[in-house]
Amino acid sequence: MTQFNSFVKNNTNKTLAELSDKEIYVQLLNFVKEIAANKAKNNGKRKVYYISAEFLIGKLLSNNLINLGLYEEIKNELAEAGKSLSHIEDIEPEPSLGNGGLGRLASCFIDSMSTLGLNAEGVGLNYHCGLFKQVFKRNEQHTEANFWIEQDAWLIPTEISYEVPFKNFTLKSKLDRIDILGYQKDTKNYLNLFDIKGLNYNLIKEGIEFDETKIEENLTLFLYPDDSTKNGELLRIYQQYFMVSNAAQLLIDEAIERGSNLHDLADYAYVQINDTHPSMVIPELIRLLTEKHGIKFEEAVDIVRNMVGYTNHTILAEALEKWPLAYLDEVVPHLVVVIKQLDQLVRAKYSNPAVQIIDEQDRVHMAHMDIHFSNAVNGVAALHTEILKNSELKAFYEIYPEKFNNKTNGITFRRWLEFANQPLAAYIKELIGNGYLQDATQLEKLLAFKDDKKVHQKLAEIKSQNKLALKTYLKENKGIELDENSIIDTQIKRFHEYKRQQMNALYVIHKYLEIKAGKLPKRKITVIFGGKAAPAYIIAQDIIHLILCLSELINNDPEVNQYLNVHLVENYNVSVAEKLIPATDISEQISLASKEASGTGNMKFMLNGALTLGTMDGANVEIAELAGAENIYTFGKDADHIIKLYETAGYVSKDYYTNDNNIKRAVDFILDPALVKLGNQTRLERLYNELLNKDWFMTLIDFNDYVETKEQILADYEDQDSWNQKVICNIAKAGFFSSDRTIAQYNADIWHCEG
Ligand code: 26Q
Repeated sequence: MTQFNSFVKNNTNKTLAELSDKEIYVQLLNFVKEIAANKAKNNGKRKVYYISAEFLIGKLLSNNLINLGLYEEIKNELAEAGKSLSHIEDIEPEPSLGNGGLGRLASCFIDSMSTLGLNAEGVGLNYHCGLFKQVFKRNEQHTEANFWIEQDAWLIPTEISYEVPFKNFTLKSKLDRIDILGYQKDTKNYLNLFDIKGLNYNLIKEGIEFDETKIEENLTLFLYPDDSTKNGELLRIYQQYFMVSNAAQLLIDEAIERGSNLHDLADYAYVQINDTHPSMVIPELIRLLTEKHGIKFEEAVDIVRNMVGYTNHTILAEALEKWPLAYLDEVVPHLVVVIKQLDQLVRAKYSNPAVQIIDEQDRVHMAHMDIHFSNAVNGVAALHTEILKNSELKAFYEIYPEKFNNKTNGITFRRWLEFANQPLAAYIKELIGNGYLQDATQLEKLLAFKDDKKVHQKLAEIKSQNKLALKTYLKENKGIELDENSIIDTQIKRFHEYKRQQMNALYVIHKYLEIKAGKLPKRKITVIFGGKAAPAYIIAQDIIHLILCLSELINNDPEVNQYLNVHLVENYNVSVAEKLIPATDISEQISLASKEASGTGNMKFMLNGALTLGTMDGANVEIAELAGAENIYTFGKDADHIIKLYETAGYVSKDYYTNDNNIKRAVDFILDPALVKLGNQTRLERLYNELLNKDWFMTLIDFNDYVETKEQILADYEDQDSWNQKVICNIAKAGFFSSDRTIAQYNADIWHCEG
């Protein structure tokens, strides 16, 4: 009898065949948890604390089985008992403790930290409701609470608890942990998720509304509450301080346990700050070292500066956190004292207003504090880091050139290839063995098959197989009829104007009008969108609305629907991504150049054999460099051009509209009676006016180039041998984007902890 069979027999006195899927899920969960419990923790003098307000971990069962090397065995065992592992995977609720890229990156990173055997752990918050559940009604987005914690979950309670002082009360924390197993490793790390003790679900009203004022009962109720209101912003500050105070206390305790006298704390701990959300850890560590442990202020500042690194994920001004001093004073006055001292230190040395921590309007620039009081600052793709150095953070780069470095993002291949695309993974193993799972650069061996027609054929078959699997999934779960014989063109990511889903929607209109006019495409195209819009982001919701209306119009028009389909998949999340990516032919990465710091979806598509249609932005630039210009479809103005246009206010969207009939026709269709009939006129008018009169993210500037390049990629699809040559070059060069490489670089250049 195998390990799992006997585990089940011991615990239930039943055979697998006698158990329901749900019961098997619980058995598998406990089986994996038991194996994980018996693994030793990674050790080493210096420990890394990757503090992040988000960990978009996704489902864990399959990933854990893969990392334990048990996936195939269990799958077969279940099959023998007439059970399907994939049905059992469906039962697991998805923990959505993140919004998008930044949270998913943190999750890929903890997988790699364990795989590399580093003493490096994640620290965050245990939100009981993750990112809202998205529901479409009348072609609009609605939001519902998204509970994920069940009786049988991955969380492991601990006795660890700290007191976190706020202005008007002190909150006691509790720490729950999730074991993070590396790929084929005997050791593990933790994801540390702090929670409050007196959480009260009764505070939740309709959907995701809740009483935002009762902090002692709501602190970990929701991921990122609405921050468009003052109460929302205050709660966010409460959450951030709660997270970092716990992290700082944990780190100090653990360092002391390993022999630190705290004067040498930097030898024992390193803190990586994932965007500015955990920035208060800097003053908090200084406060604890001085007030609780009797270290002098100047020394504490030096200690902390040597043990903190800051990762920037955006150049969008509105996403850089600047908290009003008055808000911080309302929540954490004891920290304001330290922040003001740090501000004084900066003022004494530098007079440039651009580098001050507290500005003339008494707002605290979290990123500025991070840069002054850390020893490493990094961007997340080569182009992004250059933009930070040369424009956004230029004044800082001039002071601290040695701190700035690039760490191009990565993804874990265990989840995004081995699990998500099992047919492709199996075939790659057949061709080049499985060494690529630990050394991703070995994928380059695939280049030897670049001109092999049998391989082209097989890759095409795998893509078809994945399209069929997607068809079944979308039918069963999302009420969508996918045509598996069409070209699949996918744009999945948060809805944001800079990501320009609206440009893709205008393309859909353009194509629809062409078909109506009798210009028919050679092959049917299915344009798939997926993504959520922040509840307070009106224009993003208007874009969702437009796409849903287009989808209804086009999919129901018999003249058009044989040539074009449009789908917006409801409630896009990690599990949906795992289904969509392997089935996709064309990967839409069309952000306005300079705005997408890196992107990581672009890497997932590349690895899964989709060709990129993208701007020279974020990591697309590196994809183009690695795969070769002939194997990716780029278009649009480059970052330098766009940055200059912003500086000179040189973009006027109306000029593009007035001077170009093609653009005018597509934009005007937003207010076509056929569309208005299906939707909400106010939303459509608002979006139309926005595009015409503002269009801050310059949709129209690249539209014609986008359409032309898309026509080219569609035409090229018809030559399947040459298409699959390109596919091979992309997969072969995707090795660079393994998060194992990224984490190895963080460790070599910044963390210096032993593996
Ligand atoms: C800030 C202040 C107040 C409320 C919310 C926020 C907030 C929340 C989430 C700001 C930013 C985020 C998330 C940012 C994010 O996901 N950035 C993405 O990070 C990826 C990983 O580096 C990159 O690949 C993407 O390019 C970047 O957009």
